[in-house]
Amino acid sequence: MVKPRKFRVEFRKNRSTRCRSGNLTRTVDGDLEAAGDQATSERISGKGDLTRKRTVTAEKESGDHTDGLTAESATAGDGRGRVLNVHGLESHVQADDGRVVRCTMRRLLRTVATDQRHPLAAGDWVRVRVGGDDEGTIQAIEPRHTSLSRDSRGRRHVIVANVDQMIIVGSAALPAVKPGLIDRLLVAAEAAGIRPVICINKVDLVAAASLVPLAGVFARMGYPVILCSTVTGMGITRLRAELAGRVTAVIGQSGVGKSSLLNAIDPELNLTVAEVSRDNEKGRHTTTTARLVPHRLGGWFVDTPGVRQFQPWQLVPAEVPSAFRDLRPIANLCRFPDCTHDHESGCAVKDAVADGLLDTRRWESCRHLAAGDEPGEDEE
Ligand SMILES: Nc1nc2c(ncn2[C@@H]2O[C@H](COP(=O)(O)OP(=O)(O)OP(=O)(O)O)[C@@H](O)[C@H]2O)c(=O)[nH]1
Ligand SMILES: [Mg+2]
Ligand SMILES: [Zn+2]
Repeated sequence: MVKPRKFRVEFRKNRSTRCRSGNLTRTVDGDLEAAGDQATSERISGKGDLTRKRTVTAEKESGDHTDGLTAESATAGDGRGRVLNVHGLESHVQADDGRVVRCTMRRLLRTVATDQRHPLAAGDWVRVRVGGDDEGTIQAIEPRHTSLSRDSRGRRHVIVANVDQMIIVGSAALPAVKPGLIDRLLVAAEAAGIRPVICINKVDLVAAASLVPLAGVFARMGYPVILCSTVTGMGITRLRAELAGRVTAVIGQSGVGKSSLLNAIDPELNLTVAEVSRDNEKGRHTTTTARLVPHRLGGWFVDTPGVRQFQPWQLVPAEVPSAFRDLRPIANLCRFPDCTHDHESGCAVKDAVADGLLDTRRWESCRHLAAGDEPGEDEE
């Protein structure tokens, strides 16, 4: 572990005295994320900045200071715990002794300036001071070994922290599979060092053969691809094997059956599921917050709310091709080292597409992501 060192941290700007008569932040009472978004639009005087710093000790040398803040007042009496879910300013933490404690965060953690939409995420390991009535205060957040993050209007939204793998769920029909969304989630998994498993659910609704081309593209890259159905039970045994002993996030569009799959694996979980809307064939966003649940195979699931579209956090355009496993080795053969695989001559990637060696859709996905394009029709 890195030796703790001291550094100065900045606080969120909304900690200064209100210098406008407007009452923006109060309209979002209690919702930390919304309050954070509002605060960026408030102007403050330069002088006040001097007082908005504080020295703290942390295990991390650089980067985001809340990612690993062991504030000076975390004492030996504080226990370790794991964040199960986060609701605005409140969270549920499972303490070392198994007790689930309702927690608030100590003020320092709430107010340190950060690029994160919320300093805490489901899956975080924390130091917690437990009071009476199973209530406590989070004193410090341990450094994350992985985090799955998306861009949320210019801020980092950590969907889940410290997972070993993620199951990217799509459905064969109702709603139709969105390969572009799977590509984006794969890029985020590669960037975060989280093992992805691709799962196409609701196979009972289509002829399985129709899924072979899509499944083949991902399988050829070496990703595990599981075709499954909670109706027929297909693929569930294989999913169980992938889950044993690991911390697994389950992520995908609303209505694809993420919660249903988890219930099929462990019926005791009894997670809420809801029918897909008949009008637009979209899910109803039944699961609303990421939630860690222990399962009987000796690991944890993280059921997450459906994603409509997904923009990976801080994607460097030149690094996008390296997150595409199929494109990566071919890109090394391009004539220009900074080839964007778009208009250049001597582009090995374009040649591979023309020769049928690389999937056209994957190539397009890569170019869209590198160009910073918003998710297209296919991914909404
Ligand atoms: N035909 C069929 N329907 C399924 C299957 N799995 C789930 N469903 C149905 O799909 C609908 C949505 O399932 P959920 O588990 O709520 O979906 P979810 O992905 O958790 O959705 P959100 O929580 O909104 O993100 C429910 O009506 C399920 O019964 C399947 O394998 N086949
Ligand atoms: Mg759900
Ligand atoms: Zn190229």
